[in-house]
Amino acid sequence: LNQKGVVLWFTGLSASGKSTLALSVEERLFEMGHLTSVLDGDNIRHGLNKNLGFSPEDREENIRRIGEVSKLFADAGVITMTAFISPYRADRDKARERLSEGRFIEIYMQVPLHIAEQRDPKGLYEKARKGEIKEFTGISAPYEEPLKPELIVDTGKLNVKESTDLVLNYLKGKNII
Ligand code: GGZ
Repeated sequence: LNQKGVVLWFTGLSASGKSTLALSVEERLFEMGHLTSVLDGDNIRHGLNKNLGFSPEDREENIRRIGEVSKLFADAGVITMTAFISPYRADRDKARERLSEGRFIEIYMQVPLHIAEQRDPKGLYEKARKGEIKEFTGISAPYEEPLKPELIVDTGKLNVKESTDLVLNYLKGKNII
């Protein structure tokens, strides 16, 4: 088994910076010659999971499939990053349990709701407040914070470069890169 293959599981509210950080980490790893992949809404929710919505059941199935796909990638030796809200602790833990010790790295993108709501890059929070989007995470659907994530990124304090360094330093410390 190629131990280089790990899953960096980014979790956090909408507009917490998951995709931005995953893509930034990917860029740096690419420059270093590592094989990487980023799974996010753009390539998963519009493809493999396009039959799924945002009910609790659909989110669970979304995360289950992403867990399975990320395991396949990691087992093939790819440093795999997933950028999904993944609001339920139990669903994240199930994804973790599919991988051997140390190969599932949970990265919590910590951001106060009011900051995510101020950012609102797609105007979704505003729509959720008006009731135009139902079951929106943080507004009308739950987000369960990780209890023991491998890393916490304080996105209110760190910029993208600093957050990227934090992740890369973690991977170096664990001899993954
Ligand atoms: C949360 C929603 C919703 C609802 C659409 N709740 O900021 P975005 O747009 O690009 O990221 C959000 C994305 C969340 O999809 P995930 O697959 O990451 O969610 S989960 O892990 O919970 O399955 C947001 C958009 O989809 N979006 N409706 N109701 N986010």
